[in-house]
Amino acid sequence: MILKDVIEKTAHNVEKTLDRILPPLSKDTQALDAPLIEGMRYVTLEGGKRIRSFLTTESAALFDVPESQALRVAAAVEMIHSFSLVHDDLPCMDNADLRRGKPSCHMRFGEASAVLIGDGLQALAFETIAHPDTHPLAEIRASLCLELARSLGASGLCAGQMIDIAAENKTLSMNNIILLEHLKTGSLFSFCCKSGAILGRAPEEAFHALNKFAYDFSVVFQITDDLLDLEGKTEEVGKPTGSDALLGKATIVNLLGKKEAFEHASLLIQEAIYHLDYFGEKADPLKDLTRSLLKRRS
Ligand code: GRG
Repeated sequence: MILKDVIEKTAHNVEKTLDRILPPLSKDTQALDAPLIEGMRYVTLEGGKRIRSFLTTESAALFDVPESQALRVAAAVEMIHSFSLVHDDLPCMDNADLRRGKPSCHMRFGEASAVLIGDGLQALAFETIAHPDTHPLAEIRASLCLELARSLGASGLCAGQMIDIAAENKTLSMNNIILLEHLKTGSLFSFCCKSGAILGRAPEEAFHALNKFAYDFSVVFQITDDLLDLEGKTEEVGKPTGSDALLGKATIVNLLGKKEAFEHASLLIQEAIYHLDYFGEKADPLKDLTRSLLKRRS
């Protein structure tokens, strides 16, 4: 199967899983909690490239994990990712009015509801992973919860977002930009890859190879994100472009320039693929995804 089809199939399957797990829309549209549920569905079910889902299901496939288990973890990751986008778009953060080509969550539901929609998604993500349907062994579920929590808190997304905000209009070194982007974006990518190894009770070397892969993958992804922000069209990208410059954000592309950043990304792609060699042919879809990053348009 070609990469586009595999990604579409994963996206379709994870959306079906999300649809089943998310609370159903109330028949009573006047119910006072209706915006919470409508919002949780609005931000998770429509749109998004589902790259994190793909990383999760494909890393699980390396260890022959049943697809239903991997899809539940992928659904939880998409909930967390959507939650982070909802909070990132808030007026007190990046103040973005468009996300995935439609009004951002606070524009559609109001600011207070957007905060609660994000919080509701975070709780449901952990509930999903902790449920016995995700894995029959409690120690595996606990390990997934532990690693996900680690990837989000003071050594993960929250720390990255904090540094990002504090660094606005400041000059950061390459090392500090990479640290910031690893925390903000890479830690969830790393969790996706690691989750497959946890579900598959993989040996230590497999964790190590996936960790190294996720590290390189994240930097390449971030460089392409910077390039899209610099050169992409809002209609194509589905979110406001040019915001890095507007908010004075330190990015790899701003520091290195377009040409050097592109060359750096090309080298990291080769390195990322090298780490996947450990898994043989089973890692081909992950390799294809990595090679495709520099061509992405959204
Ligand atoms: C999640 C615990 C927790 C806290 C939130 C707001 C915040 C703290 C962190 C912000 C993290 C953030 C928004 C990072 C940017 C990640 C990124 C590159 C998003 C775009 O990812 P894509 O392109 O998006 O995969 P789609 O729409 O395709 O899913």
